[in-house]
Amino acid sequence: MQLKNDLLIRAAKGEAVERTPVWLMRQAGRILPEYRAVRESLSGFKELVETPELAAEVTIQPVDILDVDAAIIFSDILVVPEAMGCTYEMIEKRGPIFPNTVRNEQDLRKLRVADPHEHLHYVLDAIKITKKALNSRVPLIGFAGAPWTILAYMVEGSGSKTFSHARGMLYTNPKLAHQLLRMITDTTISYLQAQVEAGANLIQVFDSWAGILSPAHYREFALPYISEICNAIRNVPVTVFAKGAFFALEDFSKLNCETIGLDWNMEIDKARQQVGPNKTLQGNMDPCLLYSSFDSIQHETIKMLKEFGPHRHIANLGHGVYPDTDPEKVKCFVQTVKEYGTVVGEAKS
Ligand code: 1CP
Repeated sequence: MQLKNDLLIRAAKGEAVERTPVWLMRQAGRILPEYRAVRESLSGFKELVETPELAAEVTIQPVDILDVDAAIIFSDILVVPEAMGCTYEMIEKRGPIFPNTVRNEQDLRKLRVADPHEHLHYVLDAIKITKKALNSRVPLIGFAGAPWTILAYMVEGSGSKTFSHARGMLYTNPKLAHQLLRMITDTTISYLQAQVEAGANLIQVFDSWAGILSPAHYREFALPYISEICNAIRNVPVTVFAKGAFFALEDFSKLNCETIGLDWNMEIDKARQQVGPNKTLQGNMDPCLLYSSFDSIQHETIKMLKEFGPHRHIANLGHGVYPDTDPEKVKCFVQTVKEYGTVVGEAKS
């Protein structure tokens, strides 16, 4: 069915848009009291992720409440290691813990390349239910973690400032790292293809820990696998968001994807030069702007929109919205993007 609001898809493909589309990474989640109400009635985060009807409900909340131009399926990048046999627990206020890490060949042998229809059916069901309930109002974004970021969690066993075990493996056992990346990539490709078949209108690949690698390691252990994923997803636009990977922007210009996500460390004009004219840029406001006054949010958001220009831009933050952000401030960011585009559009016509 034709989307009623397809601004995101048109902007991703570089087609003309009346105004810049806007959504927020991590828009479905703890910033909304409506989300917390659903979450508190359950045993934990995983129950929410694994119950398709509820995952669909919290996916749609930000579309209703924040008026964003896209929904992103409520799930987590960590469902992929889980499907491969490396289970995680989500500890309240601390984040994920993997009781069994992957540190040697013996650990690797316990893993499998997952079949999304068998091991991740709950995500595919959530996508189908969300699509039905959205009734084509806005596009639905599907996602997965990039292979390096997923390896980082599987080897480290939790979040970390340094990911020293994961990064260490690239020096001490690069062969094992490549074998694990191969299995993650194969799982991710069939998982993302299944998300598209289930109805996802755009795919975003999150390389959240790109910025901790040296450029040489990024080119050896991250880029080739991202490139394979981009080549394999061909019916919908693909966004690659590699947090902190300013050193790889020129490499990204060669990827078979439509959009590159920028974080707030990246300068917009330099990023545009490095990525070239044929890709859309997404981002890149510092999430901390949303702690400031309404006036300041409007001012900085307009400044950002002017810097990106009206074409080939999807407005977003430079990383996920922080959980203690006031939803009213998020609404201010969204409305500023929407009104700015409309004013500019009217002035032109
Ligand atoms: O109790 C809770 O509600 C847990 C908080 C939470 C939420 C709401 C986690 C734990 N994950 C999520 C949902 C989630 N995760 C989404 C939902 C859709 C949306 O964006 O609205 C998405 C896209 C993710 C992706 C994700 N999970 C990433 C990539 C994006 C990023 O922020 O860099 C990463 C790195 C994760 C791992 C993860 N999941 C949760 C936490 C606390 C973490 C980070 C752990 C760490 O410190 O390393």
